Amino acid sequence: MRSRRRAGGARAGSWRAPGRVNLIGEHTDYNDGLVLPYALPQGVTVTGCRRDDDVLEMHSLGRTERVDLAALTPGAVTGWAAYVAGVAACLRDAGHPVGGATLRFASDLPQGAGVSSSAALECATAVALAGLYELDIGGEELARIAQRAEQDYAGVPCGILDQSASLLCRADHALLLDCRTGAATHVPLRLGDHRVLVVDTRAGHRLGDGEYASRRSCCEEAARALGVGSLRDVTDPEAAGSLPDPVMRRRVRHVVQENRRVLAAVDLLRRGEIAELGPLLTASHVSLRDDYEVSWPQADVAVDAALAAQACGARMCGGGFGGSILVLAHRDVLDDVRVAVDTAFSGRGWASPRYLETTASSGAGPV
Ligand code: GAF
Repeated sequence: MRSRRRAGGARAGSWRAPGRVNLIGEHTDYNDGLVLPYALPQGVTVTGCRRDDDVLEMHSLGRTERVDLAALTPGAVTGWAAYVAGVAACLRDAGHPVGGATLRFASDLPQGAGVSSSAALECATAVALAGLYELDIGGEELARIAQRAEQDYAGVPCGILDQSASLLCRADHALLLDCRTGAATHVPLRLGDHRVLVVDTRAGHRLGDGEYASRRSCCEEAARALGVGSLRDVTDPEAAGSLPDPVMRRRVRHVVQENRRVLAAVDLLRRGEIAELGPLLTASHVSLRDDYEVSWPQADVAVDAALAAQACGARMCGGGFGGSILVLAHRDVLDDVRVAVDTAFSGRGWASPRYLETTASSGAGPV
C-alpha cells in the first residue's frame, strides 16, 4: 500500500534501532507462535540525508557502498550493505516512494553475538528512510519489510521476531508477540533484585549456512504431515507421536512446548514471580539443545556454569549455532556467575566471554 506523507519528516536526521534479547520463545516465530523479546539499550544509529538522485550511498566503519536503487535486485549487493539496500528495495516494492539517500551507520551492538545486529541495521535503515521521505508507515509493516529484506537480500529465511523487537518494543517492557495474528502486548518487565545478563560466548553465529533454513523447512514439513497450517495449531505435544521421523517429532515437541513456556513466563512476569522464570528458561535451553539441536558447546558449558553459580535459569538466545546465552540471576550472585563462566571457559582454552547487563529499552525511532 502506498504510504501517506507525514508531517514533521525531515530531509536529514538521525535514527536509532536497538538489538534485542529474546527472553523466551525461540524458533517459534516462523511457526506462527509466540515470542517474548525486549529491546537492548545498544543498537545501530544512522545519520542520513535525502539525495536528489536515485542512489543509496552507505557508510560504515570506513567502508562505502553505492547502489543505484532503480537497478537493485537480490544478489546485486552483498555483505553488510545488502541489509541496507534490501530495505530500500523492499520499501519501494511495497509501494513506498523512497528515493536516494546518504546514510552513515554506527553501532554499539556486538556483531555475531546473536543479539540481532542485522535486524537493528535493517530497522535503522527502515525508520531513517521513512523519516527522510516523510512516509507514515506503521511499525508492524516496517517489520515485515525489514524481514523481507533479510530473506530476499541476505538469504536468511528468518521469522519476524528480531525486526518486531527492534521496532515495537517499549522501555521497561517485554513484547509478547503473537506471530500468527501480529497481536503485540507490552508486558511490564519488573525484575526487582534480579538481572538478565547476556553472555556472548564469542563462538561465531551465522544463520545463513543452511541449518536455520533446514529447521524451518522441517517444521513446515511436519505441519503438512500433521494436516495443520502451521505448528501453532499443534497444542498437544503427544500429537507429534504420529510422525514417523524421530527427528521431526523432537522438532515439533520443542515448538509446542516452547509456545506453552512463553505463556507461562508471561503469567509469572505479571505475578512478579521472577525467580520462578528461571526453570522455564533452563527448560527452553534443554529443549533447544536436545530436541531442536541448535545449541553449541560454549552455550551448554556457560548455561551449566551459570546454574552451578546459583543463577535462577539460563538459556541460549536467538537462532543458535553460536552467539549468546542469557542468564537470569539475583544481582547478589552476578559476580559469581561471571567467575564461574570465565573459569569454565578458560579451563577449556576458550576465549573469555563478553558480558552485557541488560535493561529493557525502547524500540526504533528518531534520535
Ligand atoms: C533468528 C531469526 F532471525 C528469528 O526470526 C528467530 O527465528 C530466531 O532466530 C529464533 O527464535 O534470530
